[in-house]
Amino acid sequence: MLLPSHAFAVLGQPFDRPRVGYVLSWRHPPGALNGLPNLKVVFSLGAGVDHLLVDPALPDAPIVRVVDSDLTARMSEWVVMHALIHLRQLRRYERQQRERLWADDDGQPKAADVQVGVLGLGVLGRDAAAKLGTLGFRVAGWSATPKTLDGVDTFSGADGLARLLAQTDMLVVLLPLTAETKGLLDAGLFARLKRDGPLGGPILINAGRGGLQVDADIVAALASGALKGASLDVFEREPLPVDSPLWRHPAVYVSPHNAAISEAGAIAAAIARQIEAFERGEPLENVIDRARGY
Ligand code: NDP
Ligand code: OXD
Repeated sequence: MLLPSHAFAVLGQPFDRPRVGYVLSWRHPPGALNGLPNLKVVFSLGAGVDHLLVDPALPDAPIVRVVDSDLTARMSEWVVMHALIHLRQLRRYERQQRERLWADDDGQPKAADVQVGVLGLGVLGRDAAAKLGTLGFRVAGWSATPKTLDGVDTFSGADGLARLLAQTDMLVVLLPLTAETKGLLDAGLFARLKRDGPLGGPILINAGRGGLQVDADIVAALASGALKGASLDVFEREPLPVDSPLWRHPAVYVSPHNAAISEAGAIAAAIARQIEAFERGEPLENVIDRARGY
């Protein structure tokens, strides 16, 4: 058993509020953490913390997020899978198979012909960028602060974003949702992507957060040719409403916000380790910066 000397309570059932030292949360109801006078740390049960920061009454305690090698590996699997699906035109060959059609008229571009732009070069973005590079894709990345990474051309700031977009065939988004990134993936951004690449148009792959994107602009960009295809794990509204045109769009892959699920046992063990270390006087790890929002 983890933390045998600590008692556990579940939100929604009666508990003694002054005894609460730690909270573990995934999308708690806003205001639910009010009146916890001895709260020391809030643990996010995900890598993202936007679900906590939307609570205007969130107590002023440090917020620790999930950083986990298994979660990182799963996210890179999802990103690499979708990069390859679009590169190798999986949907076309599935259709041809259903139609028993043996046709390969226009050949296939190779990974080295394709320029990938990764928005977000944090724990997840860096790992995905490295793995895409191993497959032969040309990889560039964008972050808030300048970075130097082996095998990845790096950009930062608004100018950097414009330069990265202009050369990008496939846009992979692994940004957090913050006041600055909300709605970034809109018609204006899609219009700045490279149009004449080897894939016949730009591809959007977003597993960051739905709030980063404008779903209607994605649909419109697919219709206008500003986007050729998309793989989306996250949506403005989740679950994705049944009447969303994204469900049935032939150039769109939808997954139900499960690109990288946190493995419960590993996350619980990591939180228990952090609490034990904190109580020995050691510093917390993976504390987010509230002012930045991630
Ligand atoms: P990190 O905090 O490690 O990295 C965030 C990256 O985004 C950093 O490189 C940061 O730049 C960059 N960034 C933030 N704001 C801006 C901005 N305004 N302009 C440019 N770059 C910016 O996060 P992770 O990599 O661990 O996770 C990223 C997100 O992935 C999570 O916040 C979550 O929303 C999502 N996620 C989705 C999952 C899913 O299943 N779909 C699972 C897990 C996470 P800098 O390095 O300069 O600070
Ligand atoms: C996370 C998520 O942030 O699963 O961990 O979205």
